[in-house]
Amino acid sequence: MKRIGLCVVALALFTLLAAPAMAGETLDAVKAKGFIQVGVNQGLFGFGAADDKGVWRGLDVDTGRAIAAAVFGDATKVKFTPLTAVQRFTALQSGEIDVLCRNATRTLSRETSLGLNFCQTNYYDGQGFLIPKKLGVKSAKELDGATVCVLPGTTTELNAADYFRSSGMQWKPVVIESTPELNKAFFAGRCDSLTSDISQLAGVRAVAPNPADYMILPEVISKEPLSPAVRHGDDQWMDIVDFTVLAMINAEELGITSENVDEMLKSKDPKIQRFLGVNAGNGKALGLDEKFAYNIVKQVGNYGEVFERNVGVDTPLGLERGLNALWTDGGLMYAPPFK
Ligand SMILES: N[C@@H](CCC(=O)N[C@@H](CS)C(=O)NCC(=O)O)C(=O)O
Repeated sequence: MKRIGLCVVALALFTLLAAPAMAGETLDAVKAKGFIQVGVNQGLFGFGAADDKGVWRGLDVDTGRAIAAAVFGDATKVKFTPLTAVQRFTALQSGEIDVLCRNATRTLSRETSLGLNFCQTNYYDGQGFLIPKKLGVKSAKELDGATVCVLPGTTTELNAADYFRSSGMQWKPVVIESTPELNKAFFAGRCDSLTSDISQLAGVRAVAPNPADYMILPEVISKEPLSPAVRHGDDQWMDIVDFTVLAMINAEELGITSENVDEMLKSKDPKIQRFLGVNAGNGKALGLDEKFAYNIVKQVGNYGEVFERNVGVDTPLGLERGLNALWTDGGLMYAPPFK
């Protein structure tokens, strides 16, 4: 009897001790303070920027809201920290923010040396060149000897150096740390070209004095999988951020939108029932409410809705889905089974 009693006590202790580790440090901290602190861009139209009423908007901003919808059932329980390219990873490492949603490219060195985990990519991008049409070139191969405006602390600088070296061309980088200053320098004619992620070039051109005077050259010189990032060491939090983005993609795959999600609760399709938490399991496994995916779609939308609202063809950025289309439409957006 004594031995059984000891076993029961040991088991209870083990469960008690194991519980906090399973719950996850970040989720506990976020629940205790009642909101999620999200690191975003300071002012990148379409991805992270405050509008003239001070409301944060963008694909990355909506990703942050979707995480809040998943965790709290309330997409408004989120605060945004605007960060420069140079500040962003330190802010995550130091715990100033809980998650970074700031057009950050997933790379090997960032995952390892910086101690970060990148989650599901929310925008597949690539680097390109913006030029004034009056420069008279049609291809990046004609940029030999060009002065190129470039932001430090990004993947951009190294990509450009690699591109010019491997193409046997010379270039003169003009490195400016502040994006507004960098753009100003380009529009003032200090550089022949501005190089950056193509989505960002589209944003810069959209707010140019005369957008029609500028063009993006056809070459895409790098791969820039822009992805939310979290700190190493908290797998549960990584899973939550990962499956939040994947839930938006999966909703689009299943034809579930913010408009029809209530109707979809009545679906007889077991995939939809499991996804929306009508059949339980997924929520508990993540440490979230069974309605986490429902809340994301209802309050923020599926991936296609979020894409079109922020960066799609009907926005000033005017971006096609391209690589960001669902895999069923020839793109790279693909969600694993939600079971
Ligand atoms: N995706 C690249 C570039 C990200 C990046 O920070 N780009 C600059 C423009 S080249 C930017 O977002 N600027 C806006 C700002 O700093 O406010 C990376 O992760 O290094």
